[in-house]
Amino acid sequence: ARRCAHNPAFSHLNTVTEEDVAHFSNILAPSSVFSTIGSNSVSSNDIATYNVDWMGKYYGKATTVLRPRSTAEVSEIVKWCAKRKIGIVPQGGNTGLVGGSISLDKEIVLSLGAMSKVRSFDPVSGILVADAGCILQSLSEYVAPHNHIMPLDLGAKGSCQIGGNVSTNAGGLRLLRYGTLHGTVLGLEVVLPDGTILDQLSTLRKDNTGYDMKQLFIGAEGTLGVVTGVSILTPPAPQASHNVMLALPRYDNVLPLFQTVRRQLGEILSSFEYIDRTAYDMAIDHGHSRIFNEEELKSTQCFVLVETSGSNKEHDEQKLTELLESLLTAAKPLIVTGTLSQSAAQFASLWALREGLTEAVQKEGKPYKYDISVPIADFQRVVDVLRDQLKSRGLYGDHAVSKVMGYGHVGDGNLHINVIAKHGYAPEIEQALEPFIYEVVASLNGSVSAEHGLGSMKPHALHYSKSNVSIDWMRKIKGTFDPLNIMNPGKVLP
Ligand code: FAD
Ligand code: 2HG
Ligand code: ZN
Repeated sequence: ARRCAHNPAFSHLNTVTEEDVAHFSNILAPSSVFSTIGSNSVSSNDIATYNVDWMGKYYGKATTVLRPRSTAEVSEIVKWCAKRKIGIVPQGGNTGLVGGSISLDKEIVLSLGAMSKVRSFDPVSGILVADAGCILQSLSEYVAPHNHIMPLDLGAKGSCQIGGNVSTNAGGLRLLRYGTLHGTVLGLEVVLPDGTILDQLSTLRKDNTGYDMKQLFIGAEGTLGVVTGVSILTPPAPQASHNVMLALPRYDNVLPLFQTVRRQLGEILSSFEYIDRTAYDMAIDHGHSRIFNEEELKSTQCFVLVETSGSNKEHDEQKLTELLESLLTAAKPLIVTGTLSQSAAQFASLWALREGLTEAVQKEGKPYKYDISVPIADFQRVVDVLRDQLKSRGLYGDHAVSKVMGYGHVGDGNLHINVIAKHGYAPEIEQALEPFIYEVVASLNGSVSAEHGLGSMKPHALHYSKSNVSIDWMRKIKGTFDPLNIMNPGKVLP
């Protein structure tokens, strides 16, 4: 076999050969194998979508894409790759934002998209068992007639897969209410890096029989194995949901507002999302419905979207109305004004503005995304400091970075900073931003990746959030599961 001559970090791996492709075509249906190599080769254009990430930031080099239809097929592929030392990049919906689902060298892409069956659903317990390739939105639609919802929701729901969600430990818009996947995932089926199938597809709520191995794969970003099946607890659908968009005069009001809202809404509070003024204006520019008038906006610095989910419409409406009234009539009001949705359409439109930010950003230029956890009180300061940093380097303005904005899950302490390079990615912009932003985060004892993971973007920045001891033990775990380092090499670990 030819040794890969591309990137020295991948010299332990072999390039895919014609013989490999022939073998893959034996173990899979021929229509599940796409390769630029071999007798039935396709053009690189035909597999181009597997070789570029959602942002158009990371370009992959895979010559071969496999789309298995069963766990047994995944196992056969992995066994062969282990024998031949071929790298594997598991790929779900390819909506990840840190370059984790892209082949960095000559690894194959193992796409889970053809494994998309629901295996079972128990409407009493709400436990859903599904193939890893099921699209999140399809699962939501599957459980909806049974009056259940998925415990997570995110803007990428129409493309991302449950296996990708688990592998990135995706947070999203409902985390405040339903917690992380570390709590709602009950079991996993995983093909380990030697091809063994680890069947831990438990449907038990309680099972304290030793180490909880599934937790290791939640957020492992495909570096420890291929997730092929997921057992997950789906909560009952709330009988009543409402939302309100609040306009705030100053960022400093966000924290006291969060405390007030939490206290007043209590158990029905289900989301508390932050949008800064730059992000809001951008959303309006991109066609989202205007929520506030010019007069109101004059004195508004940022916004908060509050959602309630409960079981009694009148009760929840009353609580929300009382909240709004008390906020507006306070001696020192924390808000300028607020818009309470009055219909299902308005409810959806307030959410659409928040959920649509990532897509709007994408239309503005090329984004540098910093997905951080820092104390809520520091959210705006971090955005401002980053903007100042760009200004000091002469990189702020339409010639370079046109916008720096913050939005995210305040309720979870997670801020998304988006820096928009109007004319495309440029080394001088990246050098101004990194490691500067990571140093700022570290100085606040924050996390350099709150929810999107490390992928290929941030392994080198891991040390800003994890001690050497932690990183050492992460390496030991990786080495135990994947001693050949074939499973998503170059991702997560520095
Ligand atoms: P991919 O992008 O295909 O893969 C992501 C990582 O997981 C890669 O490292 C890949 O190798 C690995 N992987 C994928 N499938 C498997 C598998 N079956 N087994 C093993 N490894 C696997 N993220 C959030 O956390 N919260 C949000 O609110 C959020 N909103 C988003 C909104 C938009 C518009 C977009 C584009 C992205 C958003 N994301 C969000 C990021 C992204 O959608 C999530 O990380 C999502 O969970 C990725 O799922 P995916 O199926 O697309 O995975
Ligand atoms: C969100 O919360 C996603 O909308 C994407 O995590 C964040 O666009 C981003 O930076
Ligand atoms: Zn997010």
